[in-house]
Amino acid sequence: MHIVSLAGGIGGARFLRGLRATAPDDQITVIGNTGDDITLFGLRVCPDLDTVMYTLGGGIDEAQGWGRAEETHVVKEELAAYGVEPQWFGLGDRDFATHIVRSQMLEAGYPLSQITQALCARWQPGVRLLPMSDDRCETHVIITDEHGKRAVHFQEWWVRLRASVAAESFALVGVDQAKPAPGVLDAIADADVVILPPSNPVVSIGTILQVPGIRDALTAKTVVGVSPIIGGAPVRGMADACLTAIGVETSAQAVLELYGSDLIGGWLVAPEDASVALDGVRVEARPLLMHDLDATAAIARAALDLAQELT
Ligand code: GDP
Ligand code: FO1
Ligand code: CA
Ligand code: CA
Repeated sequence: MHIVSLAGGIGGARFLRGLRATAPDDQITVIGNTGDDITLFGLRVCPDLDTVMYTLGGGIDEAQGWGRAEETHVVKEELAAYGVEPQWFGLGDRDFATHIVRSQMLEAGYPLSQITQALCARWQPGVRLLPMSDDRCETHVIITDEHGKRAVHFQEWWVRLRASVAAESFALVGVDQAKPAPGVLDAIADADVVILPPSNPVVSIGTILQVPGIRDALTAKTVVGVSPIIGGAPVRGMADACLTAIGVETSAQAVLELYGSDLIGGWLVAPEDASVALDGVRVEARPLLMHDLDATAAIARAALDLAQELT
């Protein structure tokens, strides 16, 4: 069987670990979010691709959920000693190597999809990891603060401001000209089932769905989603601040409606959200906390079983 999954960072990566465990003999293609990507100190950083790659490859800082295990921060301290900005983004020494390799290959003319494949040759994530697009396409956030109304990069809003300033809207800069990366539309066309993991519905999944051609390709398939919202709150992170910005309530019901019944055929919610319903969608209530690999594999298995019932 060929399973295609979209993915953001931590929520997507943890889910994929469970999916790989419950479907070890199936082919899994992951379409990763690159809207979080940022250029810092002349280096291209792809947080969500790296979170998936390190998590599945066994190199992630488990407690933090992003960045490398056993990380040190000598380069960051040395940059700060020069007074170089930004100092609010914590790139570790081991992680820096990934960004150096990526940036060197971009400079040499390789597309991000081939670079990601090259990086994965080391990490062996056990899935085929594709960026949503090879074209640069970054999420910016419109805010109003003491400097007036302005756009800041998503990472500045998320990491420096901790989403404390209300987002008025999101702008995915470059998306109109962006094309799905090579292999993305073919993978979707070839998929037996498509899974939307419990990733951020706005700035992870919502971003991937905005790449021209991807959403349309998905609506032709059996798509099962896992709610990232349980009992009216995100399990971790600040997805509520993102949903509020686009005028969507923070609930499993509202996220399902945001995705729409043209896209979603099956929707997994937590037991406390068992009343969620939408015409044309099969909703099932299951424990959705990914507290360990077994629990996560059970969620992924429930998603695959639901997809099976829909086909
Ligand atoms: P990010 O890019 O690192 O923010 O990660 P993702 O976009 O992939 O996932 C973030 C989302 O994962 C958040 O909205 C969380 O609510 C959700 N999430 C995290 N852990 C869990 C969990 O154990 N269960 C469920 N259902 N959702 C989770
Ligand atoms: N998140 C933070 O909250 N603070 C950081 O300093 C930070 C650094 C960082 C470096 C590399 C990387 O791959 C991820 C990093 N993240 C950091 C996580 C990341 O910025 C966000 O959680 C995601 O982009 C949001 O989806
Ligand atoms: Ca992300
Ligand atoms: Ca459909």
